[in-house]
Amino acid sequence: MSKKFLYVLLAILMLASFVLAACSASDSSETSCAPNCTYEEMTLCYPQLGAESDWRTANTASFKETAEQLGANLIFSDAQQKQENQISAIRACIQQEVDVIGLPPVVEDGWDAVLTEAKNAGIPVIIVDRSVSADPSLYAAHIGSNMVLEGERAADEFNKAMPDGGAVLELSGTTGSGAAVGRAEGFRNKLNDNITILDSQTGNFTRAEALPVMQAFLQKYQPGVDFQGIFIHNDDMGIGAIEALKAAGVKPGDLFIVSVDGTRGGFQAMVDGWFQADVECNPLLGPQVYEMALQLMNGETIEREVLTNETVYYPDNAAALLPERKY
Ligand code: GYE
Repeated sequence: MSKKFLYVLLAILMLASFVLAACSASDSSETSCAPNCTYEEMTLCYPQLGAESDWRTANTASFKETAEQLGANLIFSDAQQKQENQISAIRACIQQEVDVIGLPPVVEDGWDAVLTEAKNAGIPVIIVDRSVSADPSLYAAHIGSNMVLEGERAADEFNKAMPDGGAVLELSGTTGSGAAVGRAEGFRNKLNDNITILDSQTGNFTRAEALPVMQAFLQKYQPGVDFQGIFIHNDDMGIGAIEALKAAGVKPGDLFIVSVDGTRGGFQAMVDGWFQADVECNPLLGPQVYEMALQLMNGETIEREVLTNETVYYPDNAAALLPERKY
């Protein structure tokens, strides 16, 4: 073998190894670890919808704690209950080439454009908590509660408590949100014909907004005469409503009140005699979402609709359960 030939061979080998190295470097984008990706390699984007309730606070904490425990990366933001803020946060995450997006949508409609952008960028989206109306081909899966069932469970309580019928008020959640739409629908599905919904107004899932709504109700309708019960879409609004009821001289137990979530505040309202039932809605979704995100990164097949297993809580054991409540 001539020296010249050896030099040429060496040059070719060097070039080849160079090209190979360059290829594998450009390959090390988000999914190059599949099918063996680990949590340490994951960046999950969670554009939280807001901080409107204790449920939401617990949901945020669940994502932050889970990321910490798993050693995964979390890009968190708070959209302050504004869809446009959630959309900008998603776009920023697409720019940053995150691995997976978890989206708790403030409302159901209006996600098609940004979900299409994520899909085109190859970033799977898990819809978390509330649902979207977008075509299911635009997202990977939904993990959350069955809001319709929650509304049905609330209706069951009124049906049991008011066998001879009556009238109830509804303090509903954020207009157009999957949680409010589902709960309202389930409630109407199951409520007996002899119970009428006298009025329904939104308190946007917050204490601050529920208070004046309840005050306005009390100006218009006489408790115990015009209505006997109230269905309230979450505990925070319930706590706001209680303030208004107290100020109007209503006593615990005068009205039949059913709320949703099962937060510590809701349990306290049962202990104090204000709520007669609290329909559970579990916010601790972090572990499930991270687990599914890893499966998506690794190209595994996932369940498209994962509904949380929930129950109804009652005053009889509320005091005993309250110290164990995680949120
Ligand atoms: O019930 C309420 C929160 O989407 C299930 O949002 C969630 C709801 C929850 O503000 O407290």
